[in-house]
Amino acid sequence: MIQPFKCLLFGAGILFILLAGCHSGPDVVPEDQSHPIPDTDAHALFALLPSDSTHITFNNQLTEGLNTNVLMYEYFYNGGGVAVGDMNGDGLQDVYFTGNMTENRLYLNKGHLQFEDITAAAGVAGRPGPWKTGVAIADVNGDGRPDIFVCYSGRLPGTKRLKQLFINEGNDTRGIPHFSEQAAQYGIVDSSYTTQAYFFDYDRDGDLDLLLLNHKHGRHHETAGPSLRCPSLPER
Ligand SMILES: [Ca+2]
Ligand SMILES: [Ca+2]
Ligand SMILES: [Ca+2]
Repeated sequence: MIQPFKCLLFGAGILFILLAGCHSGPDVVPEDQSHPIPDTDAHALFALLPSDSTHITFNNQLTEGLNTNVLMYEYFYNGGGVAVGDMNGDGLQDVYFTGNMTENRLYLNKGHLQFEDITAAAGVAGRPGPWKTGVAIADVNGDGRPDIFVCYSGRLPGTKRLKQLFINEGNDTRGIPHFSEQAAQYGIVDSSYTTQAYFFDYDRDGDLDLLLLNHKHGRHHETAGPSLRCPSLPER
């Protein structure tokens, strides 16, 4: 009769210790007190500028439907990209956006955080429709002018996933850069399912090479993992 009573006391003791260990002591500071949020934005490192001020109205709008939703395409919310570069060489950084289902946009930096949509004039809208993903800006042909490489993916015919390389052909009299699509000329016609592209000099020969970050599609196994392209560049 004594042994069960001892076990009961032992169990009660363990339970007391556990409960005591779980209580919030004075050394536990609630998160909202240890990192108080300032009452004002006076200490904020960044300020959100409205689009009616910057004139950057790009919106990566996704339109859901019977065949366009995350159940039909698990990567529905993947994609859309942004890249920054001085496309017209005026010392101000310009911004290029890709839209999954919407048109890409190139905004020219006019200074004082004001931008102008020059997509049509520059000729960099890209292929209409889905599914644009990442974008990279690099001087692919080494002529001193930054170029634009747009990635595509999606459960689509391969021709709609062909990546696009927009070569910068220089400014017009208004200072607006003009581009022409030359992926085929540069030997980088590619229909893999690409999330992002990176240009770097892999073989150290002075020319930029291209790394594509691809993913394997559920029903199509034509590509898996990254692929590396060392394009044969046209004569400069
Ligand atoms: Ca610029
Ligand atoms: Ca270039
Ligand atoms: Ca190289």
